[in-house]
Amino acid sequence: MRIGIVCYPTFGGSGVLATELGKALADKGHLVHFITYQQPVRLGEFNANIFYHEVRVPTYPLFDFPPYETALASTMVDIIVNNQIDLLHVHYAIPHASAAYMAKKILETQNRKIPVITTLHGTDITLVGRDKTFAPVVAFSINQSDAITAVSENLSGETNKIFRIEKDIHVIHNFVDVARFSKKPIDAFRRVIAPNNEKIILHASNFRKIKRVNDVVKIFARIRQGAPSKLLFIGDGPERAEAESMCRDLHICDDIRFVGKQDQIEEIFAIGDLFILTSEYESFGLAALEAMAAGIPVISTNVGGLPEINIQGETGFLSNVGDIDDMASHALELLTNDEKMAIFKANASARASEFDIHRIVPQYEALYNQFL
Ligand code: GMT
Repeated sequence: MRIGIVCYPTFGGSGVLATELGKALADKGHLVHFITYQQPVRLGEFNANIFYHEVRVPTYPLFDFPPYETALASTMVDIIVNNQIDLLHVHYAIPHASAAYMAKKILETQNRKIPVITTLHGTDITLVGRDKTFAPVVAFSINQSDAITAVSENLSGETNKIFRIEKDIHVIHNFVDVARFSKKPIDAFRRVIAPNNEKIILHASNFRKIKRVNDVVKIFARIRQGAPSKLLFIGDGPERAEAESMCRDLHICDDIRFVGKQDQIEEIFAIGDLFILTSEYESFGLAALEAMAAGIPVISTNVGGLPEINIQGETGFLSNVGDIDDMASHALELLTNDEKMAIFKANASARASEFDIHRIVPQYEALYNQFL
């Protein structure tokens, strides 16, 4: 199959998922064409079945806002025609679904049919998409897609609540390459981070408001009173400065490191003991699943799709948004009880296997086949 994948190329979950999907499809022999404004961060090494097409938006003095969507639709048309693309799979509705609709309509005038599959990832519906600046276009272009998928039951439900969706939404959960994340820890690396064998707590996100990273700092401040530990913040974003300033105010900077955006996240997860995700909403929580694949129990909020992956009292614990005390006491319950921790680690790995790449990617292939 020749598949066009349109996504954000950045560290965000939707771009990561789309890139990992493209790589997995290419490994299975499909020809995958990524169409985006920058090489996706997780694309990595050369693969003969993967092609990357950059969308360029020419500058012009009139353009206060460079028309990316128009450039994207035009690039889609060009790539589809010149590479005999069978199907277009767009990730994150804005503006990918509406650009795909435009490309589809242009191609119809050339007697060429291109099925469009739109995968909804979360904030494209629940936060940005529902804003009235975008809502009519988002609803229309989703409905015009030949198939719609959502990354969790929760997101499917939310989409149907927010918009009048005329088609079934296929739930295809996010996935993880369990083999990649089941890495042995590098002892020397662990010693650098935790020289006195402290526990290592992790958080990974894009540091947007919705992630409530200050809650992670507050929880950690309580954890370190009950268990010697270090906190690693992975990623970067608008709330990082605020979190750093809170570490300073609480005088706990020596135990916290901000390691920034990381390509080889599996190396860091390999040395982790506990993962904390304090989000106000999370359609799925791919970072939590990746942590679980590395055998790390998860302390998370109980919102969105998180209860679909993190099982209360088995793979971790779930608390109400903002309930710092509850999250800290659950964290300490694990960090101070090695036997319990070992059981939770095993459970987390086993649970992650249910979302292994080899189980989920065939679901996308089956969907594609319906349109070919
Ligand atoms: O918020 C993020 O982490 C980025 C965002 C994105 O679209 O890149 O993530 C969304 O999609 C991920 C992949 O499907 C999901 O795992 C995240 O839960 C979702 N984020 C939110 O719903 C806030």
